[in-house]
Amino acid sequence: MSIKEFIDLRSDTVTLPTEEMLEAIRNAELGDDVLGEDPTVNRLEQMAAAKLGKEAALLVTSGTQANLVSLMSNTNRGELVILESESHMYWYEVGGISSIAGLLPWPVRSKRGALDPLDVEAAIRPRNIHFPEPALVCVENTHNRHGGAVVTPDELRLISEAAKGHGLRVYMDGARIFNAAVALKVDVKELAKHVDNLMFCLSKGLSCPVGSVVVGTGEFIEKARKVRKVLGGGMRQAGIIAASGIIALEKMIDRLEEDHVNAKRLAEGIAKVDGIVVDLERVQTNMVVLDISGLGVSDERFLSRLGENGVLASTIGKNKVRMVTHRGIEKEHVEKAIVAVAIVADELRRGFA
Ligand code: TLP
Repeated sequence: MSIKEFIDLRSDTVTLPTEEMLEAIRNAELGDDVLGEDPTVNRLEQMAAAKLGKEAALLVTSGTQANLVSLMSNTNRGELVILESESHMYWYEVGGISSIAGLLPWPVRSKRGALDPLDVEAAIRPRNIHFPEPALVCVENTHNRHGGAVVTPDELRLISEAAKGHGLRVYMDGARIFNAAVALKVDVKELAKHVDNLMFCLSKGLSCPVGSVVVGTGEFIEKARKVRKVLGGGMRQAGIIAASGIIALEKMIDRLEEDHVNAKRLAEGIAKVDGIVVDLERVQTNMVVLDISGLGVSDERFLSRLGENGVLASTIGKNKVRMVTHRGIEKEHVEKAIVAVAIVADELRRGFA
């Protein structure tokens, strides 16, 4: 079976560029972006800054690079960074926060992805000879390991007030910030205005092949541009990446709603399967988390049987399977995926598979 024949729910990162993006890439006006001369990159960066309500923006290669560049541009080595204990920066970025940025990550637990401002305050240590300087609070929106949970403008405001009260900056890993804005039916600026700077990814639900964008004040972005260079992220004719990003910002945001509707459908269908639990209230955007403890098998076993039935998903921890909807996953795929999950669960429960 070729990968194209599977119903691929592993991530929205698997989306392929649209025909219009490929056309835009083909026709993009290009220049050397390290010299600031790629008109397509410049246009994307201006559009992104305007859309998020910030002064300036910077195109980078990936979400991971965006987070690292932003960490390094917001802090000095040896400082302390408060982040959510399930956050992508803490879990999935190979520890770059310590090994490259030289920072001390201070994880704080949350119930549903949004840090409790009181916990943020409690984590901010007094300035004292024994302690690293606290510098930054990070939030993630939508929150990946909390199943695509949205952090609301009010929650962001309170977190930000707690941080600012102690002179700390606030940064948002907004890899899927447009999913949050669409789910909450708010202008994305309402989310961005509570943080000093943030990033969003072009290469997830927005369907671009490559790229993320860091957004913030002009001064911050100037620093970030230099940090990107030191990390080897200075790109030359990067307009071929930016061209698809422009299409994404113009045309791909509103359709995220379809992914959310499909995630709900998927969740409701799977919730009826014996042995699997889905917390429907937690399905707010394009992710569904399945608790498969009732099946009595490992995630690997479940995922491999599911794969044999034509559906790909991923594990995010023991007995926890993640499914992500995205462009290319239609209602009919959702229905087929529900049937596949039901068949596999039934076989596994009865010990046949
Ligand atoms: N997340 C990926 C995997 O790395 C887990 C996924 O499939 O969801 N922030 C958040 C919140 C993310 O979810 C991701 C990617 C990143 C940053 C990193 O982006 P990339 O993969 O472009 O480096």
